[in-house]
Amino acid sequence: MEIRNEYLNRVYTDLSRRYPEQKEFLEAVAEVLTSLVPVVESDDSYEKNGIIERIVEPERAVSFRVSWVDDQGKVRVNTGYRIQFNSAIGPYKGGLRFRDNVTLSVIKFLGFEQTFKNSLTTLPMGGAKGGSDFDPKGKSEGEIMRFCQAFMNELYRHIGPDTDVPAGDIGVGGREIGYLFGQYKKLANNWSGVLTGKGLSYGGSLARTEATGFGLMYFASAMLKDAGKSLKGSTVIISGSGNVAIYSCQKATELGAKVVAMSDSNGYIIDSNGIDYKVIKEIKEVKRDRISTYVNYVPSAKYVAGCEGIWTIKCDYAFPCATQNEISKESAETLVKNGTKGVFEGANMPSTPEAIDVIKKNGLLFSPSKASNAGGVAVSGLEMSQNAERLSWSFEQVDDMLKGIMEKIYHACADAAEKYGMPGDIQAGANIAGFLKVANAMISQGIV
Ligand code: NDP
Ligand code: 2IT
Repeated sequence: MEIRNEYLNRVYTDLSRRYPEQKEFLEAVAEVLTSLVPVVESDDSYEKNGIIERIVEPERAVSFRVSWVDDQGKVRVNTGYRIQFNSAIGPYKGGLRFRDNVTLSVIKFLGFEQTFKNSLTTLPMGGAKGGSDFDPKGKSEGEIMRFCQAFMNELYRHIGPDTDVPAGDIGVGGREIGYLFGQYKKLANNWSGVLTGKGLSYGGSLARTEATGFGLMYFASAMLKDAGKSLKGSTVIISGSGNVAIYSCQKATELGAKVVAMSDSNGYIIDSNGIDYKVIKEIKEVKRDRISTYVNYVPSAKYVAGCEGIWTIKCDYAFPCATQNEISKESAETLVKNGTKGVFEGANMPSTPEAIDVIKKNGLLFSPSKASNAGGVAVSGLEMSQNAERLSWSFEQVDDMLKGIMEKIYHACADAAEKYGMPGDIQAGANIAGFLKVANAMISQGIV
C-alpha cells in the first residue's frame, strides 16, 4: 500500500510497522489517508501540527476482562474493549459490538471511522467504539443480562454523559442497552443519558431504532436525485436483517422500491414480489429466529444457504447492511455485470478496497458508510440533546431533523469533493469534510 504523498505515506508506513496484525484498522486508515492527499498538499499546517500522526492514534484504549457465569454454572471469560479515539469536537460517542469475531483491530477501525462520521453529522460528538467477543446469539435472557452487567462493571468508570456515550451496534440492541443502562445507574447512583438507543420509557428518542436505515435511504435519495434518478420503481438488495437492514427495507419500500433479497449470516432469501418488512421484523425482533423461516410466512419466496451469493441477484441498487468486507472484488464485478447502478453502504466498511475500486471505475454511484450510515449516530446525538433538556420530541420532529441532516451530509461531501478536484467522488468528499472539522479543532486546542 503506497499513498502518493510523502508525509501521509510515512505516517501510514510507521503505523503498519507498529500494528502489522491490525488488518481492518490499517485498511480503514489507508482509505482515509488516500483521500487526504490534496488536503495536506494545499495546507502545511496539518503536517506542522502532527495532525495525521495524532489522528490515527486513539486518545485512550481500554481492554478489560469480563467474567460471568453461564446457565450451567460455568465461569466464562470474554474480552471487553472501549477505544476512545478522538474528543476534539465533543464527548466520545459510538456503539458497542458484541460478536465472536470482535478484536482490537475491529474496534479500532470502527472507532477511527466513527470520528469522521460523527464530524459529518454536524453535531458535537467525538469518536469511540467498544464491544466484546461475546455473541448474544444462542444465549439465554439470563446469560445476556449477566454478561451486560459484568461488562458494565468495568465500563462504567470510563463513561459519562459529557465524557463518553456508548450505544448499540452488531449484537447490541434495545435489550442489551436496557441491561447496560440498569447496571450503570446502579453503580453510578445517578440517572443520566449515558447511553443512547434507550427504551422510550426511560429516556430513549423516538426514531432512534429506525434512524440508521431511514437515514441511509434519505442519503441515497438525495444522491440519486442529483444524478437524475430515484428509488421509486427500482429493484433493491439489502444484505443483513438486523437493525440497519430492517429499517432500510421499510423506508425503501415506502419510497417505492422493491426489496428482492435480504440475508443473515447463514443465508439469504429472494422474494421477487418484494420482501415484506413486517415479516422480517416478526422473525428477527420478536422471534429472534433465522431468516430461512421467511419461507414459512411467504411460501413463494426462496431461501439459499450461504450469504455472499446475495450479490449475484440482479438489482438496480445494492445496500450492504450486515458487516465489514462483505462485498469482495468478485461480488463487485458481478454487480457491475448485472447492471447495478449504485452501491450505498449501510454497514461499516462493507466493501473491500478492491471492491470499491471496481465499483468506482465502472461508474456506479457509491456512498461510503461514514456518510450514508451516519443517521444512527446523528439521532443518538439528538437523544443526548433531549436527555440534556429533559424533554422528548415527536417522531415527526426527529425524523424531519434526520432527513435534513442526511441531505446536509450528502451536500457537504459533494462540495468537498468538488473543491478538492474530485467532483462526484463522495468517498473522498466524506473523508475530507469529516477530517477538516476534527483537524482544525485539534489545531485550535494545541498539542494535547
Ligand atoms: P444487528 O446485530 O442488528 O444485525 C446484524 C445483521 O448482520 C444480522 O442480520 C447478522 O446476521 C448479519 N451479520 C453479522 N455478521 C455477519 C457476517 N459476518 N456475515 C454475514 N452477515 C452478518 O446489527 P446492526 O444492524 O446494528 O449493524 C449492521 C451493520 O451496520 C454493522 O456494520 C454496524 O456497524 C453498522 N451500523 C449500525 C448502526 C446502528 O445504529 N445499529 C449505525 C451505523 C452502522 P445474524 O443474525 O446471522 O447474526
Ligand atoms: O456505527 C455507528 O455509527 C453506530 N453503531 C451507532 C453509534 C451511536 O452512537 O449511535
